[in-house]
Amino acid sequence: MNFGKPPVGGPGAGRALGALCGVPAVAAALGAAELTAAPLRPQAGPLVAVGSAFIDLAPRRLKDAAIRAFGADDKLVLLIGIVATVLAIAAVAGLAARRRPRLAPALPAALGLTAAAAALSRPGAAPTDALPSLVAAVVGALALRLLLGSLSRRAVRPSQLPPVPEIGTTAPGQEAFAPSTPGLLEGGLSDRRALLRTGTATLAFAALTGGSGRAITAARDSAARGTGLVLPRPAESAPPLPPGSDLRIPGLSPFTTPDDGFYRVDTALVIPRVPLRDWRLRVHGLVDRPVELTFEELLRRPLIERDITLTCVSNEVGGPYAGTARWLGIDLAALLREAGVSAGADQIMSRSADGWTCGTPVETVLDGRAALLAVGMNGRALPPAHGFPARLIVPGLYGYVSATKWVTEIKLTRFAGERAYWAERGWAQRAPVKTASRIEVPKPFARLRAGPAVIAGVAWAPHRGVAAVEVRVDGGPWRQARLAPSPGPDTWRQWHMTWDATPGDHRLEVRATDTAGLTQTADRVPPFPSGATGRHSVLVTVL
Ligand SMILES: Nc1nc2c(c(=O)[nH]1)N[C@H]1C(S)=C(S)[C@@H](COP(=O)(O)O)O[C@H]1N2
Ligand SMILES: [Mo]
Repeated sequence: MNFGKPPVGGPGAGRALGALCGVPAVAAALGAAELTAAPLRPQAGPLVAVGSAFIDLAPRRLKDAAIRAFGADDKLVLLIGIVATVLAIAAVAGLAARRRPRLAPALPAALGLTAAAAALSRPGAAPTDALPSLVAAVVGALALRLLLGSLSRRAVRPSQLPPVPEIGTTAPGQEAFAPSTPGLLEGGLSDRRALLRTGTATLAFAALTGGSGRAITAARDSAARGTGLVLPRPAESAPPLPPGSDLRIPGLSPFTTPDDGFYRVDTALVIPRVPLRDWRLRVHGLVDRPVELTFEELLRRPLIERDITLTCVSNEVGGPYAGTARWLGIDLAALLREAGVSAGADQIMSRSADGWTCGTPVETVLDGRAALLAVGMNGRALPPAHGFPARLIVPGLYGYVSATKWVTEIKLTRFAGERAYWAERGWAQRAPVKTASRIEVPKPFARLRAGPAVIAGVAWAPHRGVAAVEVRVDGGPWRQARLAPSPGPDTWRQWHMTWDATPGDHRLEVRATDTAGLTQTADRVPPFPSGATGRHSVLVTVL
């Protein structure tokens, strides 16, 4: 039965089939791990554990590049990268095991142990967090042996073969390397059929376990989110936005950023979920009277509402990592005074449910600004991605030194004694937000018609406030833009002006001045280590 082509299932094909075995084996391992992790902690799964460890260990430059290149999708890209790497290793494992069956369990075991170590190394990890990865190692090894066993016995010595098994009735391992179709040993076709059968069964196992794991996690999530949670009315509402603070110019950011348009920056690969009834905030360290609050107790305190602009230190000049929301929360300064901050404490070290830490200057929080332990955003409970059930918000400081999401702990310490997550990685310990402005209308490389054209954007200098915005064209004289009003110094301000556009290519450039009289510098510095400086400009063509 030779039609001129080499017989299907020659040595090369055999190897390829071996490599193919790795894929369903990995799927089965990950599925079983997902199901094991679901009732424990979804973060304990091998993919998330390895991904989170990778994020924490990754050099800053790589992290910066990832945030720049992928923005909010950086985590998705990382997970895809890990899955692709594991699949590649699985293919190699399949190949190697085809030739040396004793090797079959070695690679899954090595992968599983690595993931278990990653899971155990996570902040606040419980010993049981290693379980999903160990289950993955065992299931991966068994599945690989089963799949390889479904192929012909060419790769094994006949003397090693156990009796022909029925899948599902033999003890685990016994079926390995047994030919499933002994009459057709030489046929590559039978190899492929057998692999297809066993592979399909393995993938079905993966889908079933993975799917149920996901379902359990989703059910626990909606319970944790306190679905339908209604927050009390503020004791002190935010002052109404002054008329005209939102210019409603097409293409201009709205004054209040909608939740789903609000930038997200954090190190969490999966959003930490704390069941509301288990949530506690502990205020301790260098204090006279440690305080512990349940969520219910928190909500019984007077709630304050404020419009505050939050920005990320990683924001490049003209970048998107800034947003303004109406935050609702308790007065953070009052909470600290209640605990009684010791004279020696200068740092508020806050910690999230997933172990991220943040160092905030005590004196900033106590200087009278509206620092909040926030539970609400834009009229509702915090969205999970933005810190449910509670986060910190301190006007005027970059998020990494002030805005701990999923906060569970506030410890009064000294800057000299303890470094928070990003400070440990070289970022500044103290980081007030630098004055910034951005042109949003027209868009870069827009083509405009000659005549009057609108130039508009936003500028921020929290907690100092924006006093002026100027624009110039092609390096000409600076002209004052018209500033929209704002509810206070803690938010950005929209601005606009009309430009008589003349045909040709033009460069529009903006700079803001804060109420202290300081104007943005033209010197470009990158975000590391304390925030970017430089002026935003856009190039346009007028026809
Ligand atoms: N738990 C936790 N909180 C965090 C972070 C984080 O990585 N983990 N990142 C901080 C940073 S760098 C910023 S800029 C803000 C962003 O808040 P947002 O995602 O709600 O916009 O959250 C801060 N709070
Ligand atoms: Mo940030």
